Formats: sequence, C-alpha cells, structure tokens
Amino acid sequence: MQVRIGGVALLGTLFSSACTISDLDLAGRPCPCLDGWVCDPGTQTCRTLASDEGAVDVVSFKADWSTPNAIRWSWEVSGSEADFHAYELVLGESHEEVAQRTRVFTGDENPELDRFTLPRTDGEDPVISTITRGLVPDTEYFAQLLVFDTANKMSSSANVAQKRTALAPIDSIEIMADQAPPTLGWVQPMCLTLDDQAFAGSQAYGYAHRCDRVWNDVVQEYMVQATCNAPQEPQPECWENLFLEGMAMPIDASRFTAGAYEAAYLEFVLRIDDSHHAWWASTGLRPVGFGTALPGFFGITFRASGEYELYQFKLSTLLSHEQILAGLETFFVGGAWEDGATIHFDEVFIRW
Ligand SMILES: [Ca+2]
Repeated sequence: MQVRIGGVALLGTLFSSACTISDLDLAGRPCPCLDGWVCDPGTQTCRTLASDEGAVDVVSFKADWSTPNAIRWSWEVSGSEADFHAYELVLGESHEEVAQRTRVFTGDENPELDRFTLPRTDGEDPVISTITRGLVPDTEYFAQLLVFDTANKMSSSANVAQKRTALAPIDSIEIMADQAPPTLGWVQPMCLTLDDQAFAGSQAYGYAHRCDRVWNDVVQEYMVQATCNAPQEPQPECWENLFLEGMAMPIDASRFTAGAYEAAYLEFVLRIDDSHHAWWASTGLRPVGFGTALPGFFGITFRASGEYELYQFKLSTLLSHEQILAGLETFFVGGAWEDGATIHFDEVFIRW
C-alpha cells in the first residue's frame, strides 16, 4: 500500500509543473487516499470531498445548537427528490478527521438522512436538519454534509461547520425517573402507564398504540382516533401525543438561574418497539399559564430500533427563562406511530 501511495506521490511530483494533484483523476482509486480525497467505506475507494457534481446540492450548512451529547445541524437543499439518494454527515474532532471520514452518520443512525422529504406529513417537509447524538461533552466537532444523487454523484457543503458540545451537566430537575411526577395531574392517553420496561431504575412509561376509526357526528365521517382499545377498523398509523399533564411543577429560581437556563436541555430516553420510525415527531414542555399552545421541538425523527435512544434538546431555543420559572405544566412526546407499536419513555430530566 505504501508503494502505491509513493507511486501517486511520484506522479504528483512528475506532473507538478504541468498540473496539480487535483487535476489527476484519482476517483475510484483504492483507499487509503491522499489529502483532499476521502475513502468511501462502502466501496473502499477514494472520492473527492470538493466535488459538486451531484444533481442535488446543499448550502448554508451550519450548527444550530449543542448539548453535552448532541449537536443539531441544518442546511438548505436544492434539486429534486427524483434525483436524491442519501445524505451523509461526516463528523470529526478536527478537519483531518472529517477528511478521513472518521465518523459518518448515515440513515442507519439518523433515518431522516435517507430521505429528501419526511414521509406522511401534512405538507411537504424537506429534510433540512439532523441531530448527531452520542457525542462527548465539551468537545469541538467539525462536520461536512454530503449528498448523493441517484447516479451516485456527490455534492458537499462548501464549508466544514463546527460546534462545541456543552459541558457535562452538574445539576438537574427530575420530571420523571422512576415514578410519576409528584405533582402529576393526569396522563393522556389514559393507558399511558408505568411498567417495568425501565431504561434505568425499575419503571418507565409505556404505551401500546392503537389506531381506531370512529364515527364523528360533527363531520359525518370516520376519523382516525388513537385509543387504548383493540382496533375496530385500524388505520396503518396515526398521530398521538403522550402527555404528562397538569403537573404545575414548581421551578426554584435560586437553582434554575439565568446561567443554568443558558445551559439547560431537555433529556429523555425513548424506545419504539416497531419497524416504523416516527417521522416529524415532536417533544416539548408547556409552562404553567402558557395556554393551550404546545411549545415543542418539531420535525424530529425518533428512531425505531427496539432499544432506548437518548435524546437531548436545548431549552433556550424553545422557552424563555421566565416562562420556565412559571413552572412546568406538561411534558409530551408526539409522533405518527404505527398501529400496534409500543412506545416507552423514561428518565425525563432538565439538566444543566
Ligand atoms: Ca426509570
């Protein structure tokens, strides 16, 4: 292998007066690759990161926010769904690691990266963000977004974006860890119950999802309604928000200071026992006195892996400090779950 690299380097030297390395057609050569080229782990061949020859392109790639273990990235996309194959987000702790594709997030880890638009939503929702999870706290990360078209041509974000993950937390407010919140008013749906399928401790909230169709007298048609019952005329999937409601949970201003608020994030684990990811799903917190609106993070993909997945969302992008100090009325996770899916969540905290 060293001989081959030497050969390429020699070629570069020989041709340096006439052309540059980038002029040579190194695409498709076996890995390892020269600087400026990346190794495709699928084919073990080299391709350029600088190429923008694909029919789909991305611009304005940037990091929006971070928590200790996650960074949210967003972008704008041009091109058509017909030409789209997949996104890849290449992540590293240096520019060199990005170039060497040390860590690549694909649709396996973040299912939305395999999609141009999120399916089965009310409108047309292009995939223009993703959250890389499982990161190390207080660490600078660099990322580049690649997009492949159906001809296997690639375009990449012109820039390498960067973001530091937040410091590991030093304090927290427990919303739900191993029992119902002490101030809980009610749950919705009513069959959202504590069971022994815990991620940590002994209990988690579990919900067996059913999508009945029930006759609606007002609109005079059958409408999908998520219920806790065995399906009568089940739809393949339907939306349901899982609520911990009426909590009126006080927030101590002497603990949850302005500094705490700036660092604060909502954290929980969620498990979907099904083959169907929850696209354009949501989660959030409603403060006391907020009214009927449901402030949340929307457009999330909850991965259905049959295992608990850890999610973190930066709170200051959702609610003001003053709003949170009013107390917490509601925690919710929502999604279009498949009929028959079972959803569990556990260990719900605000941490900072
Ligand atoms: Ca638990």
